[in-house]
Amino acid sequence: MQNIYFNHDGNVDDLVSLLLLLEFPETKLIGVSAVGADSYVEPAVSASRKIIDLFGQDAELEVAKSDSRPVNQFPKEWRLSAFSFDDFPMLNEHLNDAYEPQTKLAKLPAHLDMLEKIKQSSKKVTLVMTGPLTDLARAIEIDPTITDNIDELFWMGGSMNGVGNVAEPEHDGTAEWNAYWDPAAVKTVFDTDLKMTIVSLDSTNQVPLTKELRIRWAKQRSYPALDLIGQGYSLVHSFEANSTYYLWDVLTTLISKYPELVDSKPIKASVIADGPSAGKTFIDEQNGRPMTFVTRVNSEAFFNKFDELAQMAKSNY
Ligand code: AGV
Ligand code: CA
Repeated sequence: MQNIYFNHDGNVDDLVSLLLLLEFPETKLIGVSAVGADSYVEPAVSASRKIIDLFGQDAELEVAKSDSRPVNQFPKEWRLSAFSFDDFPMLNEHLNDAYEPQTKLAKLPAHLDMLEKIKQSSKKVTLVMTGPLTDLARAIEIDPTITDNIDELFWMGGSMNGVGNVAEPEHDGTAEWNAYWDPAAVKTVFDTDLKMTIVSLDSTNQVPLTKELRIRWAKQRSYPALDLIGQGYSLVHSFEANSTYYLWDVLTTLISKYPELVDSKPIKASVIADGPSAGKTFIDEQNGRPMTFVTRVNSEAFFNKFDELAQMAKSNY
């Protein structure tokens, strides 16, 4: 049995990651938390609770709300999808008269929930993070021994080849957004000796959201989870330059269970915490911290695993 804690930031691929995590075999999801980075925190938490209502199997699993704040705010156009996702009829059909999801809201804010649940876990925890590293950095600042009970961190973030996805005034475009939202948090985490696998843009560029994928899911919409997934991804498009949607977070989440879906190699990397390259991560053999870097995705195996997990998801209603 693997224990996983999942911290995400409420965009479409974050919520799809949660759905698929609920189907992992031999896995106990010990906690979930959401931060309003690439989303707004209320709908991100609410949609998470409803997804667990619909597909979860553990009545004790709860969702914590983050009170972390940005250094650099995500574009509002991207953040809005969480409201639409949370309003999907499929997630609301079963609500009670108080419109309250069954899955509980955790008492503590995300960083303290993460600290408590990881420290209390009887075995080491796999930590999956698909947004900024702020909640983990805050937990480390309060109690650095949290890292003793983390087996490995899987993080979607960064870019190692100098090409980021931030297009903002006064920035040179070398950073990935999750790193840019709170560059200092990346530094705090890099400064620990946590074992980590990084899924950066270099790796996720191999799994773009294509028309073929949308159709592939559409054809399987008789499975409730694939119906929800298809609807979810219909909220995001790639009209503007620099805004192709990839399966960033789903790739990160799946390899926390199935590392054989990718090839990887050990690297040493560092991060720039401020200035025009804030959030830039780069290979730094001299002074960098060690991590595992995903170099190639076996896309066919990845999309098959995606479908297999989604097909398994049985609706509780
Ligand atoms: O930089 C990738 C991260 C992932 O965690 N997010 C989206 C994923 O959840 C930011 C992002 C980059 N481009 C985007 C993003 C876009 N076109 N739409 C929404 N979010
Ligand atoms: Ca995300």
